[in-house]
Amino acid sequence: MPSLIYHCTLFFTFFLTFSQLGAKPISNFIKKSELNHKVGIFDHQLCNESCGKFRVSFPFYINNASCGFSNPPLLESFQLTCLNSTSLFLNIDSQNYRVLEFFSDGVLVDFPGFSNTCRPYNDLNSFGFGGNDYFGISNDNVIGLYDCEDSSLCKANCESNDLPDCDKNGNGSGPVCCYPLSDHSVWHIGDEFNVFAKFECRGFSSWVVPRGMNSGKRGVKLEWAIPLNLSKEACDVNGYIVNATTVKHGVRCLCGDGFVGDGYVNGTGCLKCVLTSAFAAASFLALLCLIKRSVKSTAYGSPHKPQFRSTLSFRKSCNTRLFTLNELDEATDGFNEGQKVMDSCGGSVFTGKLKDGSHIAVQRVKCENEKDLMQVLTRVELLSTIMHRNLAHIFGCCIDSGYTPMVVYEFPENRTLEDHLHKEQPDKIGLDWYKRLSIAAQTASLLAFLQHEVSPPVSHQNLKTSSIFLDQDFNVKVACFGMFCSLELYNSEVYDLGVFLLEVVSGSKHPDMPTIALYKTRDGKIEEIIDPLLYYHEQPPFRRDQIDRVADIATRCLLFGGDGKLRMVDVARELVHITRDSIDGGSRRGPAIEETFSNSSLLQMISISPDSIYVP
Ligand SMILES: *[C@@H]1O[C@H](CO)[C@@H](O)[C@H](O)[C@H]1NC(C)=O
Ligand SMILES: *[C@@H]1O[C@H](CO)[C@@H](O)[C@H](O)[C@H]1NC(C)=O
Ligand SMILES: *[C@@H]1O[C@H](CO)[C@@H](O)[C@H](O)[C@H]1NC(C)=O
Ligand SMILES: *[C@@H]1O[C@H](CO)[C@@H](O)[C@H](O)[C@H]1NC(C)=O
Ligand SMILES: *[C@@H]1O[C@H](CO)[C@@H](O)[C@H](O)[C@H]1NC(C)=O
Ligand SMILES: *[C@@H]1O[C@H](CO)[C@@H](O)[C@H](O)[C@H]1NC(C)=O
Ligand SMILES: *[C@@H]1O[C@H](CO)[C@@H](O)[C@H](O)[C@H]1NC(C)=O
Ligand SMILES: *[C@@H]1O[C@H](CO)[C@@H](O)[C@H](O)[C@H]1NC(C)=O
Ligand SMILES: CC(=O)N[C@H]1CO[C@H](CO)[C@@H](O)[C@@H]1O
Repeated sequence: MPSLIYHCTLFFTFFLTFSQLGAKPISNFIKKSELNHKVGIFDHQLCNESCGKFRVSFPFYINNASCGFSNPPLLESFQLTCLNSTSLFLNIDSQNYRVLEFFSDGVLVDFPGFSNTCRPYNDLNSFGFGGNDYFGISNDNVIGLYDCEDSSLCKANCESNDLPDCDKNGNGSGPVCCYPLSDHSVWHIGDEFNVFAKFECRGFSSWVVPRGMNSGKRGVKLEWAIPLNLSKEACDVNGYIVNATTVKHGVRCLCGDGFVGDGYVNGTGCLKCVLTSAFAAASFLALLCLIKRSVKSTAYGSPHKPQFRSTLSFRKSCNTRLFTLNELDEATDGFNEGQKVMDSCGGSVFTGKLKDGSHIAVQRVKCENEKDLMQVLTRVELLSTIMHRNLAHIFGCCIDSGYTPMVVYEFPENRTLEDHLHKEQPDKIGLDWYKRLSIAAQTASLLAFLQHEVSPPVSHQNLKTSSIFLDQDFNVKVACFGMFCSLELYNSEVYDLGVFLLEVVSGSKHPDMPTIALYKTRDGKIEEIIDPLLYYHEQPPFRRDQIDRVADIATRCLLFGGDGKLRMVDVARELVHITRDSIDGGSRRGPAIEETFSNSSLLQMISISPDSIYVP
């Protein structure tokens, strides 16, 4: 029995904790049917009050007073009313506010009087509340404004938020101008919305823009807190107290590093993170811990920056951003087949464009169970800490798609190597030899770097010409890593590179190419498989020699790559030598770079540049 309770608590924590991190909405995670079957088992253990689609969590409650704080004034402040078994209301100063969504640090409510559209300007007064000892109007809110006489209220950094026009019949058209409450030049903490009255607009709408996102949700987010003088012993022993942002003298609890939960001694408390366990329940906890870490870097990484459209550089600095399924669905045009660049065991890869204009590639990975899911997230975490100029940057991932997590990579201008080798180019000019050689050398160098300079070593496991992205200068950005092999070295990486090099040299994806190439090599006719677009016979001798050498490396990879006799670092070294010869036009052929370099100093030469640092 104790073990059942333990599991139940963990699962319960799961639901609360997602939202607890970075103030993401709880409902996003609760509604995933894959996980719903887990809810049942703890129903009798912990408070399970619900109203329509809402599951109420500490410190809020509906009828059962033992589900809230035990202190009477605190208890009363967080009581909700469930009307008609569907709608929840929060009563403040005898005004009822309809609850739209819960956040870990607050609650999203509607302007009184049920309205989905843009409101007449006078309705600003219907929200007659600026804050009390328990609630404050959150800085995360943004006010959309229509047809203002005085546009000094409109803030430029606000416009990148995605706030639709005054909806359907709200007849607002043209760009919405808006004012984020975090600006504090007009509205100050504690003010009511009527401070906006003097700007004489025709209408307004109210939105919250959750941290790390730039699309709004309609409503007003109220931050909640408990007064400091009533907070004694409210936090779990493994939690700590933080000041609220907009509630004067208000505080909340958070869990310390290495713990997950809501932080309150009478809520879920704080559970210890155990990152390595075969247990299903414990890996769920581990999943939370991972997510907590990644969200933390997004949400709290730069506390004083405006929460709105983060600049590209800011976004790059946070390791794993969490995308919503909606965001990716829109970006890829509903995962349209036409946007697919790869279909393989590593998952399907779709290209798309985010609202901010960034081009992305989304790798959809099919998982069977939580263990798989964990593995994918661990791998993404590891990959996103590695910085190397030839590694495609991982923007983040999406986990609200149940057992199909998605990894979001940058997708640079010149698309994939496959596109250049095989797609009909309008001008029929394929990649010239110099570009192909450089792509081969960069790819092998990156793979060697990942095997020798990163701990634990990383292998790609899904090397194909479609997993090589190319930037505007045809520099390699390796992406679309295989997700399911263990972190131990995958022993056919060198063989895979051989197949890859053959495709680069021959321009052909023929599945029997490895066999064909081995026969041609034996017969001394390797030039017969070389891509006609390389005009082998018209090339100067030193270039023909380079092509032969690369074809030779490819066949050696096929012969000796499978059993570890040929190491990636040796292949990378040879390819880099050939590239160097190419630069000085073949005049200094031969052992220009001495074999006396150790593997690591060679790797430094080929891989380490100011932007290639491994951040543990
Ligand atoms: C909540 O738990 C009670 C038992 O304490 C049970 O009767 C009720 O059905 C549960 N409600 C929901 C919505 O699961
Ligand atoms: C109220 O919640 C407590 C758990 O905190 C539970 O033990 C009790 O059964 C609940 N009461 C009702 C009437 O559901
Ligand atoms: C809930 O209330 C709305 C109006 O407030 C009403 O139209 C609806 O029929 C009610 N639903 C139920 C199940 O009573
Ligand atoms: C906008 O819509 C309101 C009602 O929703 C209507 O009274 C008003 O005339 C409309 N204004 C314009 C300019 O269409
Ligand atoms: C606690 O502090 C709040 C505001 O700071 C104050 O209004 C309230 O009276 C205090 N309560 C007690 C019991 O001291
Ligand atoms: C937590 O619950 C216990 C038992 O109901 C109660 O004695 C204690 O005061 C509660 N603590 C808080 C901070 O509400
Ligand atoms: C929290 O607020 C109190 C005053 O209400 C202040 O003394 C304290 O320094 C604040 N703590 C932090 C971490 O800002
Ligand atoms: C160089 O290669 C050897 C043999 O694979 C390996 O044991 C050693 O750790 C490598 N050195 C570095 C610095 O990677
Ligand atoms: C062949 C090809 O598509 N080349 C493009 C690579 O990217 C640069 C920069 O976007 C374009 O100018 C080239 O046309």
